[in-house]
Amino acid sequence: MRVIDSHTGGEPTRLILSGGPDLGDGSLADRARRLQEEHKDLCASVLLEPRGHDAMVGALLVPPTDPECVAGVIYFNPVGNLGMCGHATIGTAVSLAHIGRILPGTHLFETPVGRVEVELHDMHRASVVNVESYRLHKDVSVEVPRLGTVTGDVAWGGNWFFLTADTPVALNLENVVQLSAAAQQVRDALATAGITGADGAWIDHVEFTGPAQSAGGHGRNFVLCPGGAYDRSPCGTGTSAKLACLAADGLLTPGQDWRQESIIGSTYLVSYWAGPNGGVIPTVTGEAYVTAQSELVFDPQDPYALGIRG
Ligand code: PYC
Repeated sequence: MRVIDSHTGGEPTRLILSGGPDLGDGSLADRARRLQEEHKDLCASVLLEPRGHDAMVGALLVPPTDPECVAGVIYFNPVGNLGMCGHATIGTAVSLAHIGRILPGTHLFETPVGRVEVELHDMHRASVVNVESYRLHKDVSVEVPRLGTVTGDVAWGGNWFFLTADTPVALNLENVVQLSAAAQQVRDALATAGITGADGAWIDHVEFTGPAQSAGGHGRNFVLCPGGAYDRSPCGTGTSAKLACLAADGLLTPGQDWRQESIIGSTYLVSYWAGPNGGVIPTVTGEAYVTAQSELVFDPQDPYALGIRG
């Protein structure tokens, strides 16, 4: 399996160029479902130790159904599929440019949740025009053991998020263990209380939000990802969900810039335009760097060929 590794604002992406499973044809959503149902071990074996680590996100290149798209991409984390992934889209574009498959300019990628446009500005910097994002519920309260009542918004940014301004400790890197534990408790409490995204979808990301810590920043976040790792980047889909909430509250106007900081201090510059269905169309700009080009080996005699799982 040939892969290129990159990071976007510190968050790693492993792009599978070849050697991935044959998912047949059909829509990207169908093929993503097949990846999840028929190739369950792939996510963990590609991303987890000993080949990777739990913060890694995978991006599987597949032929697009839409002839206008330069590629189809299915995103996954160690425990399953992601709908869209902002950092991995920037990482994929920069990785494809690194091997000469695309040039700076505008490219369309097909994802399981819709088409996204990528403007590759140079060999590192790209802007992603994400799928339409929206807030589903405002000020939802949930009782969380040891934390008490936590209130937040449920929003879609290509994945489902619960965004809250209640943060148990300051949004600093030295607090990631407490932040991760608290976010897991919030996520579990949401599931127990039956609070979901549209159509009963699991809210698999929890985003604590707070004030920026750098000059020129507008907000900082901590994002818990489905497998339990935290996003090192400001989370493209999470920031899209945040934009949808800011727009719905009248706190950010179309075209106005918002600089989002991650828990490690990396940043995205984002803005939005009104979407056709009442939500927002976010543009997320960030930088990615290639860290490795390699071939993954899966030796059938290796007791940990399928990854070390908890
Ligand atoms: O950038 O959208 C994102 C993302 C989702 C999970 C990890 N990163």
